[in-house]
Amino acid sequence: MQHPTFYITTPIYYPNAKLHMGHAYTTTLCDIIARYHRIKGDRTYFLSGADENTEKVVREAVQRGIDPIEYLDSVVAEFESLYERLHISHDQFIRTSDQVAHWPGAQAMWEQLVKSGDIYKQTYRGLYCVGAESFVTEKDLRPGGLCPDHDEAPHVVEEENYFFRLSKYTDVIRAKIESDELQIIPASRKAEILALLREGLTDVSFSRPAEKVTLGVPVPNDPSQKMYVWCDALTNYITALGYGRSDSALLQQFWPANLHVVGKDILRFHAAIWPAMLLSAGLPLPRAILVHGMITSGGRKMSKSLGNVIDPVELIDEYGAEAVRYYLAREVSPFEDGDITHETFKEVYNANLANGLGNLAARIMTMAEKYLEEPVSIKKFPFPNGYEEAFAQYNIQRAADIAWEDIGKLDAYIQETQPFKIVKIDREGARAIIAELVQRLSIIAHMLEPFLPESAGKIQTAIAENKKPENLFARKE
Ligand code: ME8
Repeated sequence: MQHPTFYITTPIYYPNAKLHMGHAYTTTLCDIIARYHRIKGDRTYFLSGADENTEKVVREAVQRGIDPIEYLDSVVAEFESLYERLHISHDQFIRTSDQVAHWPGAQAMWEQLVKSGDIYKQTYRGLYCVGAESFVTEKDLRPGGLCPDHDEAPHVVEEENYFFRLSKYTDVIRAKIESDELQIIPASRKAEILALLREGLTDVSFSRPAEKVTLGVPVPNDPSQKMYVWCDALTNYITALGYGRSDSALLQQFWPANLHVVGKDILRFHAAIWPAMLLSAGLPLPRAILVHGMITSGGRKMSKSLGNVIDPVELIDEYGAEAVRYYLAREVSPFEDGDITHETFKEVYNANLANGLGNLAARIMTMAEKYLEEPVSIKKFPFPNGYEEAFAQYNIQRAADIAWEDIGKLDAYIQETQPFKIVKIDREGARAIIAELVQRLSIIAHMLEPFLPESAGKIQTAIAENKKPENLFARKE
């Protein structure tokens, strides 16, 4: 029997600044889910990338006096270096400036939309926020005329644009989301998008005059226009698989995606505009969209002006990648907003990694090394109850909790049985207990593989060699 396929994607991030803990969150969440599916034997494909055709990049580069392309390359190199340091196991990193990998597919998609009669030209006057890369309406603005999410005043734009007939797809998309043919997770986000769909979708501007934007994919057959950044950006999920190119083996194998993971800020683009584009182009819809919350720091939105932006690289330098992965997996819910501060990070690091997992593995393997003559021969068991169910619902926090519940139980079992004392009076009895501890530790390590691949590996090696693991997590004072 052929193994099932599993295609998972992160959003493609804007390279106008370094990635922060929010981006690290989405990416790590996807990585953990992808690793779990690989362990199950699914043929898994994990895509991430950079959304480069944006004025945000141009603005930033100009401020720094650097050429935009040079600036893009340097920021994207930093993205990739963070991925490597965080042990992100993506199969491809797509860049939408890539004229070979991405542009032909983006243009092929445009042509399909034209064929379906869903693209029309119109003069448009509206308020555009570059921070949001989106038109905003007067009623959305905060007092002072600022875009609610981007602390900047949108500017009035009057221009000739191509529009996409999004309104036409309102009812079809609504039915598909209602029936879970396109699953929106969690239920609260499903309700949110359904409410929006009930109001009805309006058509969206899908291109900008070429002379007004520096970067962008040219509209086929009309050099005076470039595609609106979201139009080409959403297409990345299929261009990466070869859509619009001669080799579409990956597309055949992996589309439709099993899961797009996005933050709640971009729900509307993924659950309304993207499905409409796919319907218009005659392509199947993704099976599910997981919409996570926002990570704040000390209860406030991370922002440069508040000075509370947490840089994942700093945390990796101090605590190691696995500690960052741990925090994101277990201390943040995939369905709600989460918070992180340097203080909470240190606290949970000490409690659950240094004194928790690290200490448990060291205690057990120290006893094993001392009292067992050879490595315990490990029996393979299925994952403990609840673990697979948690992953099936993409609730990685619950799956991690199950592993830490077992860590707690194993700690308690050592206290109860005291093998280090018993060994003086009943050596064989103590050995049997220690062998059982090692076996149970191996089950925990197996559960930790998607979350902490390096530490799980160290524990498994220690078990195979019957010796204390290399220092896993040192206590931070
Ligand atoms: O929106 N907490 O890119 P972007 C949690 N290029 N997640 C956060 C976060 C936070 N505080 N801040 C950002 C774009 N994220 C578009 C996407 S996709 C075709 C195009 C994560 O760089 C979260 O996943 O602004 C959010 O949706 C995404 O980064 C936005 O990244």
